[in-house]
Amino acid sequence: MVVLYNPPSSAGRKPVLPMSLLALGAILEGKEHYAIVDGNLEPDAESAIGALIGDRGADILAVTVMPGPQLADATALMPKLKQRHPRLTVVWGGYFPTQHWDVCLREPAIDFVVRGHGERTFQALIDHLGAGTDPRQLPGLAYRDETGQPRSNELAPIPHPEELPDFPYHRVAMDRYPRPTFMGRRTIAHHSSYGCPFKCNFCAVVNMVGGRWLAQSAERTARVTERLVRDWAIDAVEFYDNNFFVHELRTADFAARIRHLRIGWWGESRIDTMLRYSERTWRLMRDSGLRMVFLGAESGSDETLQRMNKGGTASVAKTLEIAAKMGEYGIVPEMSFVMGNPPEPEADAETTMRFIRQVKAVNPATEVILYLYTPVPLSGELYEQAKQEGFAFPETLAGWVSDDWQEFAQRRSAVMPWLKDPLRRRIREFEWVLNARYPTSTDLGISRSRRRVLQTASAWRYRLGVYAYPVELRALQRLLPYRRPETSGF
Ligand code: B12
Repeated sequence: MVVLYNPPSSAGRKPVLPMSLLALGAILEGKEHYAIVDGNLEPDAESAIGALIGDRGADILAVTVMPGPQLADATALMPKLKQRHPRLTVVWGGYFPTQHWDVCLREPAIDFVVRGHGERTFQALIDHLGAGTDPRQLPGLAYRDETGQPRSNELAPIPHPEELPDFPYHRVAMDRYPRPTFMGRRTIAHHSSYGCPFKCNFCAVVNMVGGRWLAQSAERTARVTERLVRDWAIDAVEFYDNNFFVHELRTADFAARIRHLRIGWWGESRIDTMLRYSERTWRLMRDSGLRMVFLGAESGSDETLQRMNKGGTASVAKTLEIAAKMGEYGIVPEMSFVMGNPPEPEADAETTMRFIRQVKAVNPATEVILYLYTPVPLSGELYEQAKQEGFAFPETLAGWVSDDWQEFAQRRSAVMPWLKDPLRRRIREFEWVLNARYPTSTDLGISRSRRRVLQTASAWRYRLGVYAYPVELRALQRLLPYRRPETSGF
């Protein structure tokens, strides 16, 4: 029997459907006995997993791991479970193990790592373990060789989502996941494609898919959406695809097919891609309930966009253009920016802060999410520059779960050689003033009066560009706390 474990990841908010594990469950359905344990819902995951091993004879524990809190939980739990159940086979997968498989396999409690989109590799691994044969030839598998050294095979071909079965929703407590958001009373997550055709060199997705993009058809995606609405009274959907809007025809077809459902929806896209869309597609998206789109705007400098290998026809002019366009259609642009990029992080940050003011002038409803440049192990100008400045990833899990590297994983790090104070403080101060001047529209908890208090208190600072020591705004935001999308999702 297989236990699929989702370590806790959603501190302080309602959890997101564990789609990584639903995708694995979908291919095990009808073939293997398995159970999904979501650490976000299970108060004592250690005992719950222990019971499945002890009482139900589970012999494989498969864990999905993102960098950050999930990694910390999983790193602490594995040795404890392995000590109690030495015959248990532990398999890790997901974004962190895919990129840092060697670090994971230096931990004796972890037996295998499945890298990339691992449905096929995982099924084949289970077959080998069941038959007692050697799985170490499998594409996408990382393992320890005879000398105990971590080794990895090439990534396996990405399974096409259109050929994969639907998520087995009956395997999770579906009614524990719908949550209220600015889009609806019962919002749920879905994922309808793998990858992204672009290779921005700060993005971990490139390490997962290498610029490939494979999607379920508009018909299939609409059918699943309709089922969520019908069976769980869902009134809003977050499509967490890394890039939902790659093909205009698919987007337009999907929008036309779900219009009658009267739901709100959100997804992630590229600016240059959507700017090529026809007015008809924009009307279809608006009329189908598209409320907000997450856009990687990244920077206020075309030079930095190039250094990021943003590719396509990305430009700061286009970022302003889409802010205006989305204003016309009443669809909120949610723009993320990556601040403090080497080699001149100060100048880079100032340029982007000035640019964000321009964006807000064009469309004040624009949601702004600030990240600090956080290297991923991906060759490119930024990572090479970072290494020259003395940056290196931890070599052990113990290193990765330290406070500094937990901050790093959540893109708010103080350990990066090129991002020291006063620059780091300056970016944070700008963020305090910006978030008070323009409180997010995604937090339902902010009343009109609280919003006005924050805006009034910050108006002079924002107008004059005085961000230093915003002690009064920090006090106010502590007094009137609200959730920020970049830390807890909306
Ligand atoms: C939903 C989501 C969340 C949810 C939590 C989801 C959960 N598991 O509970 C929330 C919003 C809480 C969240 C938080 C964070 N997230 Co997040 N998240 C995502 C998102 C958007 C979707 C994940 C998903 O379900 N995908 C759909 C499934 C089907 O795909 P998948 O996860 O890749 O799974 C496949 C493979 O990876 C593999 N696989 C995955 N797990 C396993 C396990 C085994 C055993 C096997 C065999 C295979 C396998 O097979 C699966 C099927 O093909 C991804 C980006 C993306 N679109 O995937 C970012 C993403 C994973 N998150 C990311 C980050 C950085 C974070 C945060 C650190 C952000 C922050 N600033 O705090 C926090 C960390 C929270 C934590 N560690 O606890 C980054 C990771 C980047 C990196 N360097 O590795 C991503 C890639 C976003 C990005 N584009 O940068 N996240």
